[in-house]
Amino acid sequence: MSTIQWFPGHMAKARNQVQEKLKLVDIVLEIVDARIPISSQNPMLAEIIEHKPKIMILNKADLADPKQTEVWQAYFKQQGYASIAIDAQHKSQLPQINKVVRTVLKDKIQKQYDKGLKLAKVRAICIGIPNVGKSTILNRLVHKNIAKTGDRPGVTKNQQWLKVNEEFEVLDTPGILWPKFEDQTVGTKLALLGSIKDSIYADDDVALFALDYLKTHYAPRLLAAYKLNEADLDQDNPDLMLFLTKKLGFKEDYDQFAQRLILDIRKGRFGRLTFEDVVLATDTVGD
Ligand SMILES: Nc1nc2c(ncn2[C@@H]2O[C@H](COP(=O)(O)OP(=O)(O)OP(=O)(O)O)[C@@H](O)[C@H]2O)c(=O)[nH]1
Ligand SMILES: [Mg+2]
Repeated sequence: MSTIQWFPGHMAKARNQVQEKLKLVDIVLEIVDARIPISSQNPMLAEIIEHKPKIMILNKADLADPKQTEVWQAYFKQQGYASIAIDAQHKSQLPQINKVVRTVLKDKIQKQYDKGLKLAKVRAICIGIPNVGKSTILNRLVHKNIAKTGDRPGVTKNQQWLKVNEEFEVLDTPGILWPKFEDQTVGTKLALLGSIKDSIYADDDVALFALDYLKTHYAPRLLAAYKLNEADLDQDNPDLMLFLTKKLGFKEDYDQFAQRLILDIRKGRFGRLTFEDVVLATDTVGD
């Protein structure tokens, strides 16, 4: 039996708590990281949500490639989900959530009014993997810093109801990962963007992935940020990594460069980046 460090006991408990609370809510707000909209979805949560209405919230859109975000939203629409791309740091974008929730639930809400109720109450649960911004979104929605937030995974430890208004309550939940990544690059991407504790993944593996992705998808930005010549990119990735390690003054200390690259990506030094592509199912044929 192998021990799985990113699925400690509190996460199993958190998953069970989500399952229990699902009975009480009308709708699920699934928060994903707009830079990795698929890898930041938890397949285990998808299983327990089953047929509950769900809205996909692509958060940290301020850090993601805007063109890609548009394509991802079209993708989720094709999958049958309403989606919203937001930057939770700016509260001006948050009223969208309430609006979309009420649009998705309009039949249910109408029934409440038909029964003569003055208020049509809606309860939502906010779920997602660690560090995608669930608590930040909820604080913005309620205009108070009630939920604890922080730039590391595992900040929220317990569920907490937050009241947006008389008609809308949302449950904040701890971020949940799942026990086994079928695809190792999923784990690497989660580590790169801070949803898995930094200590669990080897920085140089994460940095090698990131370097390769930048080279392939955002080469001009990589050249500009580290003042490289195009020919420098002809080296294979481990050589390029050593080259950059020396160029940035870290001598032969790969790890220091790896940490620097990861930080530069997280801080937006390469501009807005998305680390996952999607091809839409119905690309028009013949025109
Ligand atoms: N740039 C940017 N940063 C954000 C955004 N939303 C949240 N953050 C930051 O991301 C970090 C994580 O936010 P939290 O709200 O604590 O994330 P969480 O999903 O509640 O995390 P857990 O409780 O660990 O599951 C914090 O440093 C936030 O300030 C956003 O839209 N854009
Ligand atoms: Mg939280």
